[in-house]
Amino acid sequence: MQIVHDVHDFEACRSSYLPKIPLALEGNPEHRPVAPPEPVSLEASRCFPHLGDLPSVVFTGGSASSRSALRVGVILSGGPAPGGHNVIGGLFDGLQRAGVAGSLVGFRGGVSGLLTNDVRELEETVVHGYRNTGGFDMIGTGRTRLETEAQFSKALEVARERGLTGLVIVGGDDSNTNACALAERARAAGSPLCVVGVPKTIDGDLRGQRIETSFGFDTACKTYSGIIGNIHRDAVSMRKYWHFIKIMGRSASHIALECALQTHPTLVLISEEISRRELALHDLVDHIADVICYRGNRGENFGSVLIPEGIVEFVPEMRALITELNEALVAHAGELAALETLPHKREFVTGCLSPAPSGLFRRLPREIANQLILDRDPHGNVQVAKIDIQRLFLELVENRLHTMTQRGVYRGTFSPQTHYLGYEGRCAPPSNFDADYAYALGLTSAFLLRDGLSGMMATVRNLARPAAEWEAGGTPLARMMEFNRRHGRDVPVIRKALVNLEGPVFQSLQSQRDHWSRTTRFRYPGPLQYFGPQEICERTTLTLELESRR
Ligand code: FBP
Repeated sequence: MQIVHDVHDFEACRSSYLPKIPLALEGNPEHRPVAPPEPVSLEASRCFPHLGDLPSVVFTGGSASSRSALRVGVILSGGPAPGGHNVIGGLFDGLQRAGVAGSLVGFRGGVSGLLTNDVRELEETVVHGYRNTGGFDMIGTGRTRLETEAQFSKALEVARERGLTGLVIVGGDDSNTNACALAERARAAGSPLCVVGVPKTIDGDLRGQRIETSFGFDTACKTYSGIIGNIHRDAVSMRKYWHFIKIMGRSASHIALECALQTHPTLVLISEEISRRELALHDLVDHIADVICYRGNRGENFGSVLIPEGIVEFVPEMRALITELNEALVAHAGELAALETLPHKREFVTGCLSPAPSGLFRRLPREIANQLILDRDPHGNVQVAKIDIQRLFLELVENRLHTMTQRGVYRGTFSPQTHYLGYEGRCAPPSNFDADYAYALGLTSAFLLRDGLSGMMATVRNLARPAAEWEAGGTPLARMMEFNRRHGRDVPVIRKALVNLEGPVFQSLQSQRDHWSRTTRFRYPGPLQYFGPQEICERTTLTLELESRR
């Protein structure tokens, strides 16, 4: 079915925004290796013999010459992140500058579009219509991964049929791991295809030595912080509600941490801290209830609790339960499918669990137990976005407060509200930062392909500085790999970067959070601003600012 797009005045105005371009990416820049090259691990050079010894590169202004003919494909992979369309805009413009206009195609629906050879020709009119817009709807996205040998062969076959010399994969840790594997296979097969990865995810967990942040994180955090600020204003106006707010972020708590620093909630849970301190569910519930009690007994019956959605897999007893559930669901898939009702399925699964997980599973609210057994993504992972973890905490806290009231410890009133901040943030129109950063990543990808630098992640650094001073280049994906033992062999993976509890961002939270709990210190950032004063529109995240001061 055709989707009709009625353009809003905001979009019309925003489409003419011109992303700021780093000086290093002006003209047709030349690349130079970063010396000395970082050491490559033995496993990486074994696994990627054709890519392992590549150095990182940076671009410096100049007038490099183009390769004769470039035909490039682009894939958007995984969850949307604000700025995806600007990556394509930058890529398109970069190819034009390299003298290869009109040679870009987008594979529809993510990697599956590559496997089924389903493309959209990306001409100027198409690309222009999406500049500075959120979402991935220009070509769509998907969560299919390149996994089997047959899929890799098919991908190379489609690239050959289309005459592609370049492929840009815009994605998170998994997609970039696959980009590296495809680049290696292309080289090994003597294919002219160069593959470049671009760091995308609102979760902010794709970062490393040469990657300061992924695009999308800035916009998502600012969007959520604006909404949390509004909730705070309501809380302090009505003085009668406790708000339990779940925030997107599949695994790491970077988004919750950034939003906390922006908005000063009464409480924020950080998954990585919970895991490190091995806090049990009841420890967290007791802590929340104690703060509610402290404030309630002083007449302050309101507050906010930020809960990262990935928390379910970091609370040790929940993690143990999920691990056993995952195994049971695979081992007994047939028997479970034959059971018709949810209570029967729950009962059956409970019988497969060892004593502690089974006890916890029985104590969980029914809806949460149902969500834990039903919802798995195509790769067998729990879909944390679908688990109402905020309700779980609310119910457990409510029970605890009830007991405290009976014992005469708690004399306040508890009236809760729940919220989930997820999808409204990951497709917002990109902030100025993300519009600029994503565009620069697109330009960088074009120049990496122009220079035949395959197996690279496009990188743009010095991001806390003005855009003109950003450094652009590429870092070999193979150097970012760690090796995990799976099914008896070492498998390369780009590890998710979790919150560093010793780092300046978490430490900043630590130094302030007690004040936020005992006294009300809410901040109201207001909505993400696209037009207006520089100190509002050009400001990046506190995460980036604090980390860049190191
Ligand atoms: P990516 O890692 O692919 O960028 O996606 C992140 C994310 O937005 C998570 O924050 C969230 O848990 C998940 O996607 C939701 O996925 P789905 O689109 O399948 O609901």
